[in-house]
Amino acid sequence: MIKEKILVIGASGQIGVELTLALRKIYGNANVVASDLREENDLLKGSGPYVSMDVMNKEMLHVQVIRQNITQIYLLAAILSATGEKNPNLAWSINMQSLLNVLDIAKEEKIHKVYWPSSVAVFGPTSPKQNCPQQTIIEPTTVYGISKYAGEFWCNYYYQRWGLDVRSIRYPGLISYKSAPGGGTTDYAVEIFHDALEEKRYECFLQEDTYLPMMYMPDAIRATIELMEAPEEKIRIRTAYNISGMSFSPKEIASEIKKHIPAFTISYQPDYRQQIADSWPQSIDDSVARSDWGWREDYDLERMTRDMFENL
Ligand code: NAD
Ligand code: AKB
Repeated sequence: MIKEKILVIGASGQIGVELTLALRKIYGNANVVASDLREENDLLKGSGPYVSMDVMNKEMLHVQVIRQNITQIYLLAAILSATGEKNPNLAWSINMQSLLNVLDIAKEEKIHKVYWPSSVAVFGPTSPKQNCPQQTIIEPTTVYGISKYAGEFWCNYYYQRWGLDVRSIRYPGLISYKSAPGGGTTDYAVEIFHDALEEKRYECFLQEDTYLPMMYMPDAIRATIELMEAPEEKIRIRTAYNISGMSFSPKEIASEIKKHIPAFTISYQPDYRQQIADSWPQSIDDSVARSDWGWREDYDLERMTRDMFENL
């Protein structure tokens, strides 16, 4: 059996912190190297190795992969949808070049598995709004969505051409309590919990009836690990898998929060992120992930809300 040594790039982000901690539980602290542009991370401190590194610096990345005897790479560094619309060139450059750097080095160094997340942001206004299928019309209108869609095809290309085992999931908006989200359109669904606790009110940047696909972080972490641990022959999709957790609108999550904080109120002040949200599907069909590698979510809106308040 190969002794795995994992490099997580973007480990200080919303997903990175929790994924690093989960991988350390499975593979051992010393065998999961966290890395990020940020100098350090309080939540990861003391739990294993941490390297401050820019993934855009290919030489430095290559050196780390060789020096640390890396066998698997999880690439989580990216610019998300809302930040991406403010600086499209930067988003395109970071999202694409980070992936190409990792894929190239992985191919050269015989890394045997790479994980890179895509997003429901690959879908655009012409995709079906309800139960958006795995394969459908995909015409993204944000730079983030374009970069994710192009990235999916690069992953597929490296698999088809060089047999590199790259796996990917189109995450919905992720809700978590450990690490703050980093500039996405779905971030409101995290902010709302903090403001509810601190101020008993929240001003939402999306309209009350904006339904979006969402998922609680424990489900997303489990999905990632289950996908990566699935036998190779079960992975039929080499672009990225749709997965689904729940769908709700700001009005619905607000009324769920009210069950825990009766004085809570919400108001709506839509901004440029409304247009991004309107371009995405409201719900996702994940039947292919279910049948290929047995995906199933654990959390709905009610259970997630309870758990968020228990932990915050
Ligand atoms: P995040 O913004 O919270 O974290 C990204 C991390 O990458 C940050 O810690 C940042 O410092 C780091 N980073 C940025 N540029 C870097 C560079 N040049 N070199 C090294 N590190 C760099 O993002 P996240 O929410 O954790 O998302 C992780 C991945 O999952 C991204 O690819 C994102 O597109 C995808 N995704 C996230 C969500 C979500 O709701 N969080 C949904 C769909 C897809
Ligand atoms: C974002 O809103 O940009 C992310 C995503 C759905 O990819 N949360």
